[in-house]
Amino acid sequence: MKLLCSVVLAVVTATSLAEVNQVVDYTGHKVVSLVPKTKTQLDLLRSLREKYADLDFWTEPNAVGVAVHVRLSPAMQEELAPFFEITGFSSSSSSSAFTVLVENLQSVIDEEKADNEKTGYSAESPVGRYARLGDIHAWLDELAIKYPDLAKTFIVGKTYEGRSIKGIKIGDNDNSKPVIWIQAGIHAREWIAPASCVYIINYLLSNYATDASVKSMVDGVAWYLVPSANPDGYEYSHRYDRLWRKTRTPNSGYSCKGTDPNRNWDDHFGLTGTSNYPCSEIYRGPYAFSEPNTKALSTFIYNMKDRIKVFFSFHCYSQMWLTPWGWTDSARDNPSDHDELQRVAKGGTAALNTRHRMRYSYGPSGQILYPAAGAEDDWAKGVAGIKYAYTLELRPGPYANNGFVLPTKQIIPTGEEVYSGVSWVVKDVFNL
Ligand code: 0X9
Ligand code: ZN
Repeated sequence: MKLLCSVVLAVVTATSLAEVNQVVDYTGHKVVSLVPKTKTQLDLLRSLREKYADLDFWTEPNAVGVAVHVRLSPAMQEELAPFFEITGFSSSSSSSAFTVLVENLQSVIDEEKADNEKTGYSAESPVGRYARLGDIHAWLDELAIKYPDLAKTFIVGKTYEGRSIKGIKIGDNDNSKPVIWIQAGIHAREWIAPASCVYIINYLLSNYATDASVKSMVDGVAWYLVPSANPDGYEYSHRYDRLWRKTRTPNSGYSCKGTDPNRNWDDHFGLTGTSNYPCSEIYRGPYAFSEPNTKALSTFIYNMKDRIKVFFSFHCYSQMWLTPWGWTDSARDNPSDHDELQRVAKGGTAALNTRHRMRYSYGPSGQILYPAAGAEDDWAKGVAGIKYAYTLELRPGPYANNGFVLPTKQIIPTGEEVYSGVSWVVKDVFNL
């Protein structure tokens, strides 16, 4: 009996200690669009955000008339039905204040998976598909071998779970050349971001020999590109939870894991648009740079800050070209070179638009999106002193139904238009 008890105890302990990740099933989850028609309704949505800190807002309550997309689990649909009824967001109230964008999220995710596999899941190159981290990193290594005079991989550091944060430098060996830094995928579920970074890497290397414009940009500037700035989260989003946003660091005293790595940078840390609740999607972490990935990225960038003139971070969605600052919504706080940042953002969005006619809005993120402090772009400009620091919110647009789950056929067109925008900036800023 005693032996049996010890065996049972040992098994129970081993099971509770082991990491048991389960695939998250989104059957019955809906994505709804809520359009606040009045200031009161806007405030009501904001209070909803406060009250249910772990509710998954795909877009934030920003302004009257601007749709807010929220994912509702079956339990939340039931719980919030009276709230929607009372506050005028009910589907039965004849207004367009409440619309169901996705009836059953799991079927959208299943379709994406099937499409992605058709796209060439086992093909050698990650270009044009939502590739796994290992495939992207292996491809970067292959490129460095294939283009020894043009490309070298580098390791920014390690993540909490021990993965490498890998990047590729494209340019010659002259270490005095100015730098453009591009990082993508700091939010795990925003798969089009790494895919677009992969597109740019491929475009530069495969066209260098034949395209004079590419040659001048690679000869004149050192490109540092990091396709996945949150490898733990990215892998988790592929393996277990398609909608995972954060890192995978444990939070002591809570079963929910992860910190929002775009609230964890040491610039106005902890202010507006962040949460101190570990289960929130916008949890800022216990202190600035608590996350190994943000710590490593910021250290790497800081060490070469004097060379970096342009910083891009790729996210999705809403089709926006965001300029600093994001920590404040007041135009009075605009950086002193605001006009120049807007001029370049305007040129970039116009160039992007010429490719596939997609409209991207541009402006200070705290003013045109929502204030969110402790983000990478504000740190890049405010602390590292990088003049042109931009966040791009890629496809789909703000009214799209499937949000982060962008059909695979849009991967290449998105890469093409982002390349148009980014290359316009490079030519303009570096006088090429
Ligand atoms: O909220 C964010 O971190 C970004 N939007 S997302 O939907 N991809 O999560 C926007 C960040 C903009 N920059 C700053 N707020 N500084
Ligand atoms: Zn994001």
